[in-house]
Amino acid sequence: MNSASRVVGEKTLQDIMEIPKSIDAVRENFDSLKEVTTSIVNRNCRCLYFTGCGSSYYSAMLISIPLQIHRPKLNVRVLPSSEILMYLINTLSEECCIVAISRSGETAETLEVMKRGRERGTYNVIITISEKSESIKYADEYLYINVGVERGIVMTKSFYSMSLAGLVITLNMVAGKSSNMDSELDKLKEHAISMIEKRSAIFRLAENYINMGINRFVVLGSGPSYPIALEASLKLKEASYVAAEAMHALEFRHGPIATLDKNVLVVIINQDGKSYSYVYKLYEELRNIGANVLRLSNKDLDEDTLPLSRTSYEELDALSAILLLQLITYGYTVASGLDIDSPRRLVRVVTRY
Ligand code: F1P
Repeated sequence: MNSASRVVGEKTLQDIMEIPKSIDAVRENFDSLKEVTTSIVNRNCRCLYFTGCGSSYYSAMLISIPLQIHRPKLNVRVLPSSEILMYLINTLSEECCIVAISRSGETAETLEVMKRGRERGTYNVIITISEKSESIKYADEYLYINVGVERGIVMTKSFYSMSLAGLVITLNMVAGKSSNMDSELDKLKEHAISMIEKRSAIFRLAENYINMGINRFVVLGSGPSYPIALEASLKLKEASYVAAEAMHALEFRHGPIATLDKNVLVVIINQDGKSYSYVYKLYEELRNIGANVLRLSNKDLDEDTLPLSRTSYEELDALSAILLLQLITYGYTVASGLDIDSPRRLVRVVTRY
């Protein structure tokens, strides 16, 4: 970075660099996270709605995954708040629990879902990084994760910490007493610190994509890395206005592969676990046909691969990918001559719909 660009994007970079600290903030909330877990379990809800808007919706999606996989009898629904409002309000009842994610706790659609849900008897949990917000009026459990104010408009440390807090709840619901989240958070923190230390190399990689003429990103992920792929593609769009899309990894073969050309970068999130070998095969295929590929993984590392964390949970390793993709977004945006701290048309809070 030259001296003129040093201040450009400073706020967002500071937020990203505080991710290791925000992992500790989640750790400090272990007791309240356990209480919320118990309250949801004791409530014995028939259905659980996970919701939010924008990045917070993708966070809700990630958080829901342990229950979708391991609690088949629970009716788990994951939707943007606006969709619940327009189509599903009548399905909310005292048998439902709403888990809402919101950095501000003020987003119009999310507030309205909580309000209308409460009128119909739902049990409402909100995960937020805002100490106080409008949503407190409609929350049975207000889970405030104290990571400090997010300086940037683009969500970075807030996405990481709210997702992590939510995952501690749902992984606890699934793993119960056998889970030792403390040591898992140590591994995540270690990964975050080491990737932040290597940020200059990651920025150079991103800058090189500009030099290569990359003007479109396809981000592929499976299982827990699918919401991360969506979030990464949203980051790229919000910050650098580049064409970016996310897909379930193997869906790429079913048509979209036709759009590959020299200006496309395929980002593959390939965490160890259920989807590993299938996604790895796709990666090899794409390399063999000469596609530009960046792989993120915690297994079989090579020169085209950035490392993910290695915890006991695929969901946490998938989350570790977002830090790398935030750094790539930052590097690509700054190298494009844009200021990630002043993203075009993005507002901190959407207050009407
Ligand atoms: C949700 C959100 C953000 C987005 C933008 C507008 O906010 O869609 O994801 O980046 O700032 O609002 P929130 O409900 O998490 O505060």
